[in-house]
Amino acid sequence: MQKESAVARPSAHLDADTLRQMYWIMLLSRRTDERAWVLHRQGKIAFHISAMGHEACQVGMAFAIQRGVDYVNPYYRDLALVMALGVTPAQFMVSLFGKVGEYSSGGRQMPSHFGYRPANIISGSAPVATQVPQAAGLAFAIKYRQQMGLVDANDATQPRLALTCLGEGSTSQGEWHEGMNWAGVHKLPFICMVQNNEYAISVPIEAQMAVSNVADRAAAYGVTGVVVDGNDVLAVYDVAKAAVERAYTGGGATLIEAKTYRLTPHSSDDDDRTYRSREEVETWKKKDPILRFQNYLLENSIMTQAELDDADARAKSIVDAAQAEAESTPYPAPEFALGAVYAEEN
Ligand SMILES: Cc1ncc(C[n+]2csc(CCOP(=O)(O)OP(=O)(O)O)c2C)c(N)n1
Ligand SMILES: [Mg+2]
Repeated sequence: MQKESAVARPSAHLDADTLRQMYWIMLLSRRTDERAWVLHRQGKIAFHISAMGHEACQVGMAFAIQRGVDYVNPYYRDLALVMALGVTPAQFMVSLFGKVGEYSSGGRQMPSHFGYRPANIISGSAPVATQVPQAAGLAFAIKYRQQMGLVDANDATQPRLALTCLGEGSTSQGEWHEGMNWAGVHKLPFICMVQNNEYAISVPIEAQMAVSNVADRAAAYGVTGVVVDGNDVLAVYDVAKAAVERAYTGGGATLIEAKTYRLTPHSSDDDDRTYRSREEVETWKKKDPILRFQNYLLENSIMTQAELDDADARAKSIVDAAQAEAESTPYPAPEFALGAVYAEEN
């Protein structure tokens, strides 16, 4: 019985090194994220928006795609996702400070408007959900190029799918419906992952939608819909892997709804005490995806407590060095702001 379910779960085939890498990205993202809050409260940076609590959704998803090759149109909460694709704490820190050499847009966008050409991370705009039709368009281009014989559909060095992410509140935007419909009509190699953390800033999910799950709407677009526990990195990996196989083999688009919770206020400008109880937040802290994965790694003898402690110390020293580097980097000249956000001449 156990064996059968293990075979059905792609995560059962992940080797110990990959599991440790997944944990490492989740941890590094968390420690970078925590430091960003401190820097904000010290008055050193202007703004931060956090991935804390969402690390399992993002890392489980990232490890299922061809990282650095497939197209990714992230949203502002995707710090762990972009770190899994190669963005470093040092790069993110320079971004937070808006200093010279900022990796994403030359510092011309706000931090967390992730874009990174070397990893095929497409720069997005501040209006929520605008990344969805852009990703669906990329998925259309992938399919078109394959059908025209311009690329081989099995060539793993070429993008074979487009992944986009957004929050559940943003699915109220017209752009989301348009992108989903396009992906369904054209049976595109497209994955939309909704990270459902129950709130759109202060607005609870009941005020956004009249159905229980975002994924219930998948049928209306003719795409596969799936709900997953977004705090379980391996469960996310399993559904993500199935969605990736579907995309790579002509099976069309998938809407993944990962149920999770943000452990922080919406952003550094928000005070969540005005709209949710401390008890609710404390309950979710007990379900922290990082603690949960730690327990799994310990119970399955993949990491020892000493190795977990060592990873933590390493993450903290990397974040220390990243902060020091960003602080000692100069600000760009004001006129530099007039240049391009994503074009190569950056
Ligand atoms: C079109 C548009 N309306 C409003 C905003 C302001 N805004 C930024 S994030 C956000 C909440 C989005 O919530 P959700 O989609 O659930 O994502 P979460 O932040 O919870 O991850 C809002 C309203 C915006 N950026 N764009
Ligand atoms: Mg939300």
